[in-house]
Amino acid sequence: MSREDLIKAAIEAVIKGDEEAAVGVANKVIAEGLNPIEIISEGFAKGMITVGDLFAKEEYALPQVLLSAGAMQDAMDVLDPHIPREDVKEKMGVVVIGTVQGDIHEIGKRIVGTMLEVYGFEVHDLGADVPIEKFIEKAKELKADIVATSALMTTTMMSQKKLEVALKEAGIRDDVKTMVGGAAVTKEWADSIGADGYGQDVTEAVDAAKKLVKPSK
Ligand code: B12
Repeated sequence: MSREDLIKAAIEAVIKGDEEAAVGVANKVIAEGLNPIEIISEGFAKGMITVGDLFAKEEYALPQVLLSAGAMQDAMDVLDPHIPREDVKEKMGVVVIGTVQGDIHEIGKRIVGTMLEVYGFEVHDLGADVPIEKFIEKAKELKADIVATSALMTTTMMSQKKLEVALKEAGIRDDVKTMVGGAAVTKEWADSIGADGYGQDVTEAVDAAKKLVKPSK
């Protein structure tokens, strides 16, 4: 199967919510020695975006979205160990990342966390539905450079604002940088709550993180 065919198959597997096909594509990607990151961003993630559009148009119901998300996550599980992490001598920084409380969307956050690792960050992924206190506790414990939060719903993005306040109250706001993202989040929102960084997608997320730890680069 050519690279283009595999990308098409990845998109299709996620749209159909076909876990077996998604894992099959992921295994072929490894067997063919292709770059897993490219297939995730050009294939699986693209499929998920289409699923989002279909859901918004009410052509897909929630159970179909769930199947698609499952297919995407299964493919990620296969690909993840094969993603080359840079053997960097100097670590870029420590990142604590998670999806905010009340929000169980974790695919985008996982992709961002993985890519930050690829670029030399030490990433601690707290998962989804993470209470503010947990972010603070981990940031303190790990002396994190960045606390990154994902919010996909207008109802949950408020937690990102609360985190800003909570970090101040905990006396560590000056010690960490904050970065926000997720489908519901905009640059305007990030600025309005005083977050240090924002990324609309994984590429912007990595760029923002790099700038936060090494402002001159
Ligand atoms: C998959 C999905 C689900 C899956 C989640 C599975 C999982 N394990 O993650 C399931 C089926 C469980 C689900 C449930 C629900 N969902 Co839903 N879901 C989606 C969907 C279709 C796709 C999300 C996704 O994975 N996208 C693919 C990834 C790659 O993109 P991404 O997450 O945006 O991440 C990228 C960027 O945002 C950015 N990024 C992400 N995180 C971060 C963090 C940082 C720090 C940075 C810098 C960048 C960054 O980089 C990522 C990679 O490029 C979206 C539609 C959409 N348009 O987003 C709806 C959507 C988010 N869901 C929605 C809703 C309403 C729900 C439910 C409430 C539905 C219900 N009635 O029960 C529940 C919520 C449950 C809860 N409490 O959280 C709404 C939210 C509406 C709103 N604005 O508030 C959306 C927008 C659908 C819609 N159009 O109505 N959902």
